[in-house]
Amino acid sequence: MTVLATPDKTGSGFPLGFDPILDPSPLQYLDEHGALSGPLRDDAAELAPDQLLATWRAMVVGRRFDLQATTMVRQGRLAVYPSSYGQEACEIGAMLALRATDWFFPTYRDCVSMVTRGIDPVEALTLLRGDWHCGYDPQRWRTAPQCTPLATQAPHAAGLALAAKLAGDDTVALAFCGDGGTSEGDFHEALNFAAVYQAPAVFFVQNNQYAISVPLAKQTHAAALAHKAVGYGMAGVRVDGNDVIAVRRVVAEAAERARAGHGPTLIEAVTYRMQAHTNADDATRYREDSEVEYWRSRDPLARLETYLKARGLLTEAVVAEANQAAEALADDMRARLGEEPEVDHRDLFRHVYAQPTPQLLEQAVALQAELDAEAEAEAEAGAEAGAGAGATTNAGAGAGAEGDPEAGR
Ligand SMILES: Cc1ncc(C[n+]2csc(CCOP(=O)(O)OP(=O)(O)O)c2C)c(N)n1
Ligand SMILES: [Mg+2]
Repeated sequence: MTVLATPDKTGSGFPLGFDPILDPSPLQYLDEHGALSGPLRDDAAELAPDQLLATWRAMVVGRRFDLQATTMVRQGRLAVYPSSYGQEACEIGAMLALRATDWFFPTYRDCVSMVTRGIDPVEALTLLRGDWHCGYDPQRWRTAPQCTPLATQAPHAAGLALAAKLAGDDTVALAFCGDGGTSEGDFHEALNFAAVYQAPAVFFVQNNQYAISVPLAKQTHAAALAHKAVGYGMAGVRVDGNDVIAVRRVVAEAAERARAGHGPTLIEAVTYRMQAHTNADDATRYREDSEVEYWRSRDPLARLETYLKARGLLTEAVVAEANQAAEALADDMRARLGEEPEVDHRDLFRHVYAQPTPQLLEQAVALQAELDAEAEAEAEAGAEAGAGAGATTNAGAGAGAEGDPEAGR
């Protein structure tokens, strides 16, 4: 079969180039044993110790956040939690490659990324707590509300990127997406649009091998999701999604390409969803433990740790400080997510339209009437039970018949 390479029409001279995208072997700095590997090994000089340690620390904190959220969903403090345990190299590496002025378009699985951007952990979990608002200020954090409808964030990112280009600022929009999301029309429309208009967008696919129970083989017949870039005429690259250094590097380069006017990039990060899809899913029904074990041996955090230890960077003090920060974050999540949220039913109707529609106002009145009627019925039931407390003749009046003056309160 003839293999076509994407021509470097721009002659941009970026070091990775992203040209040989039909070679499906992912770019790597660190192999699964934490040793420098692959074509990037000679760039080791770029890996400044403070950057490496900051990346590792963010991964330690991110993983602790994920574990705590998983625990809190079991305690009923969150409605649902899609874990990104094992996907930290993507969640964190990509964020650390962005500028604070760039925009991020996350999915439901990307709370760890949001926390890495600086969003308060409790605010980051607002949606998954069952609220109808996203919980944080998207403008402040340059992070769009998390999208649950698959791939809908991709056209949002393409649109924002084009707007930034037209406005002449150097903002880049980065959209995350799952492997399953790449089968959605929105994904294709977004990539096509971004390529046609050379919008400064980066589409980052976390190929974690599953869309709930649907394995990648049922999602695509392509050798690599990154190959789809060819069809849109954009740069494409496949990266080891469990190698945080490679992810960070690839996203940084894609962002710089976008900023320099060279258009969008499709990144496929090859990783694995270690946990079930959410707490509502039983992954043992559709995959073997041996497969999970294989990926456990490619854990992104352990891999970086091996490398950092070999370089003598992971001192006891560094480890203690990171663990302390991670535990403090978990304590804070326990305390604040443990509090009952104050819910105001009128919030249902707020922020829907600047000028509420007549239908919305009607529904608000109807809901209020229903709640008033419920409250009235409860009050009446309470009064009756209270009256029953004094009655000695009606033995069937429940607790009141026992002569308990508190009955019905
Ligand atoms: C448009 C749309 N169709 C179906 C769903 C139901 N759904 C929720 S998550 C999911 C799987 C998504 O898999 P993937 O894109 O690989 O992301 P992952 O969950 O693995 O991060 C599906 C089908 C949805 N949320 N939106
Ligand atoms: Mg997936």
